[in-house]
Amino acid sequence: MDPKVDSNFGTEIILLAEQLAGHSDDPEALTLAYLTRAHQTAGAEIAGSMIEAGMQVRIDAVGNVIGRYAAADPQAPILITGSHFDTVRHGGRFDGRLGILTPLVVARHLHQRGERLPFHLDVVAFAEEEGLRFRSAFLASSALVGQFDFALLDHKDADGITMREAMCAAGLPGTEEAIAACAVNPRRLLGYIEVHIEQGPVLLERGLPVGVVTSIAGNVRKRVTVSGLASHAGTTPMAMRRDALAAASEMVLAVERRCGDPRYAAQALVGTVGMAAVPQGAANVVPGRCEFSLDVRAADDATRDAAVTDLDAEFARIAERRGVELSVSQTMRVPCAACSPPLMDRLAGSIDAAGLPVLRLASGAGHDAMVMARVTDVCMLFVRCGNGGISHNPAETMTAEDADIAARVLLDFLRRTAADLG
Ligand code: HGY
Ligand code: MN
Ligand code: MN
Repeated sequence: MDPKVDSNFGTEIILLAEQLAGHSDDPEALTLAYLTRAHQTAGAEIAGSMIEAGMQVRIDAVGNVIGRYAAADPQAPILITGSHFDTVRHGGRFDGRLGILTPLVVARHLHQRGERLPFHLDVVAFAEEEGLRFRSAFLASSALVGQFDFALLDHKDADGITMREAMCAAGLPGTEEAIAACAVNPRRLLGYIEVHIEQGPVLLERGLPVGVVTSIAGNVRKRVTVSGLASHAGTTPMAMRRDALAAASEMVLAVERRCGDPRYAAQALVGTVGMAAVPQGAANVVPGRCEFSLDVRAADDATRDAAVTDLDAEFARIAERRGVELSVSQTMRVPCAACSPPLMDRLAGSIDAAGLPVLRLASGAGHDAMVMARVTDVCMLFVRCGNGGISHNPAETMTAEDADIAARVLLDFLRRTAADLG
């Protein structure tokens, strides 16, 4: 451990996270959707902190705030780090933000010491990852890798505002040309490292402040519609019903059973029905229609896809037996992303140098890193999540001590990267 390292990294990170959480669409709890007024002021605050940390700052055409701690040579290669600053509805203050604020305080420390790196360190505050406003996740990182889906520009939010209109209202060009220009040149990249709160209980249970992510679970999402027959709740005999909600309920339990099978626990298979609705439902009507979402993830695509195939078949059997119709459409498919073994080893070296055991663990949550992995080598540092590991909840928390360790590990990682460049 470098004795000259500022020991206040952790306190600074917690303070900055609290300040940033002051920008919210909802006064009740932290909610920051893409390009709202609060989102724009949050971006401006991040930009101000980056300038103060000695970085050159620009905002790209999708609203990413990019701070560069520049190398002396303008042609130097680039190491990207960062994460997102948008949130889910009533989210936590560290999800995403930790991955912006940690490199920010580390860059400030390097700046104050006058310590230059032989590569540009680009800290990207990704404007959108959660998909809250336009139901399309990873907007910001997909622009950075040159894979933004331009059809999304015409998608509307709940108030009927298109993404293009939202961009223009926020002072962004809102053109395909400008968004295409967000793309990085992969040939200049050394890789991507993301610091993120674990959002689960593994590190907490093991008593460890940080861990190295091995892979990021891919996601299959589906929208399922079950159609039965709406009929009178008082007069339709139980044996004659075609109850869409009862059928859907069996399907939800089938998800729980298949994905909860202990044989797949090692592959981190999980399945969730997070939304369910009975449109036009009433207390005195047998449900004629039920719509629900399905989200299945695992540490490898084969395990996840096998579960999805089994669930498709099981849903069909349930529908057949109950005399209801089934319509299933896939709304998202993101492949698993593997972290780069050399970058993982370098990160493990930094954790080891901090006197800590190295735990390698898979990520069940999605991260900007999985999109960046399409163009460059990636790795991730997970940081212990308090409160039993709860996240996507205002109760999400972490300690200043753990944030401090994360910053020191990142600083060491940057120096090792510099040393490896020779
Ligand atoms: O859904 C996810 O895994 C992420 O938090 N966006
Ligand atoms: Mn999240
Ligand atoms: Mn996140």
